Amino acid sequence: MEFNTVDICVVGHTNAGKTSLLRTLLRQKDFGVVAAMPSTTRDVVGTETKAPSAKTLKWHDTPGLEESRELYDVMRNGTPEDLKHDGPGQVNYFLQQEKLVTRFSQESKVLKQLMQSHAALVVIDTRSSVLEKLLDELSILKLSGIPLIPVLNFSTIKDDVKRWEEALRKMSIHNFVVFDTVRTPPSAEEELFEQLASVLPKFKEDFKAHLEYRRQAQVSRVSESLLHVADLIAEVGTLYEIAEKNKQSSIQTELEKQVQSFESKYTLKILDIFGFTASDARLAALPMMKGHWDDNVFDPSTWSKFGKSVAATTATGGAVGLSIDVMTGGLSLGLGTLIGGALGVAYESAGAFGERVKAKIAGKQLFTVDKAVLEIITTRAMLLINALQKRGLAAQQSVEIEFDQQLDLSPLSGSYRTLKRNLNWSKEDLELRLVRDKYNAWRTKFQESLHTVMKEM
Ligand SMILES: Nc1nc2c(ncn2[C@@H]2O[C@H](COP(=O)(O)OP(=O)(O)OP(=O)(O)O)[C@@H](O)[C@H]2O)c(=O)[nH]1
Ligand SMILES: [Mg+2]
Repeated sequence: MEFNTVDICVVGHTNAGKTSLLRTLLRQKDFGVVAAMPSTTRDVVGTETKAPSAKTLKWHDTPGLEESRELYDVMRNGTPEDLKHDGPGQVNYFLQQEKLVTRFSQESKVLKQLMQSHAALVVIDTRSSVLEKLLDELSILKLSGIPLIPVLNFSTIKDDVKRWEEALRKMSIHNFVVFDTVRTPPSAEEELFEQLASVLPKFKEDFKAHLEYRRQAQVSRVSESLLHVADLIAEVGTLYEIAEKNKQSSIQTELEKQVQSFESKYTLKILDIFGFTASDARLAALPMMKGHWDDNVFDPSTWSKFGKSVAATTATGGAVGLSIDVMTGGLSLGLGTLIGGALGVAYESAGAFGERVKAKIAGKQLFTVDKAVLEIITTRAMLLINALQKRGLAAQQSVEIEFDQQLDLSPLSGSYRTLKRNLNWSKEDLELRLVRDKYNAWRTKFQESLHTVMKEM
């Protein structure tokens, strides 16, 4: 028989995490209803995933099994003798008994869908003991003759997983996938697809195509978010003010505001790529409110959290987070070139415009954002992206980030420096094609370096 779709149903005890698993696997944050109480899913709900040149995968979420002990007894005792060795026959026989179907209405829906599927993912909450009712469930599912792949869910405790592995082995089930819908490493998802391919060899190429398509989608999500980090760093790294030294504190306040608003804008974009909104309850454990990080990057305690020393800045009378270049009346050569470049004019050939600039800046100071601030912003964006890409979309539990992880940002040093020579990358100047081309080259390079940083995380 030729099939246009490959049908996979997700079955298991109530509350084992079936709907959550599908949300995670399909990257559909709105799929079905997930709740901490049992019997949340009441009917079979289907959804599809497509990949180029592959059959569509049809996923069926099913209600939880609850009365397996009674059902298994009924099936064992009521089966006609000639179906003794015919599991699927036994299930079909049961499904033809109207009275029983009404009595076990939830279970019947599951078995009906199971009999129309090519394979089933059996979700098991490994925190639970190996109770007889759960083994009865597995025995009933096995009768269907459909390939089963147990998904050992809530798998954060090794001993729980081991206990279930043993129980499965005693039932001659040797294949399974270890999963946790809250902290799903991409490798677990891949393993699941590989297992599907191995129990359904007929569709091997289709699963392979889907797997490849999923890999590409994940790579694109990461890449796209790294570009946002590049834009964020460029926006912050090219902020500058020219003013007298006594304006330092008001300038700091102004820059702080701008930095925070840029960081928040790009953080929201990154969250969106991975399917989160700013007010998402699953982000509750992050030190962040509506896309604003709680820790101010101009605060010494934030610096020390990220392993940065404030000694150098404060010793010279500067403010934490500001980089200050003192300008003398005549301008030192280095600084002149810096400012010339910053304002988009070659200083040596400065015409009237250059003279105006010179007059304006003579005797003043150039305030920019310190490199350490750029590094802190880069670090927390990278930690966020890393956490988001590793996490399932399912549960209500929160995304967490360990901030004590120090990243090696040395691949970015050159790019940070380049920003200081291109303070003119303001929005208006970027509309000039030459400036835009130069900026795009910087951006691509920065993104590449971020990939290098990410490999080490
Ligand atoms: N920590 C953790 N929580 C999970 C995991 N999987 C699911 N949950 C949570 O467990 C609860 C039940 O998840 P559901 O996906 O609704 O479970 P279900 O099997 O579809 O439940 P029914 O539809 O009622 O049978 C929810 O509160 C989920 O957030 C997991 O792997 N780890
Ligand atoms: Mg459900």
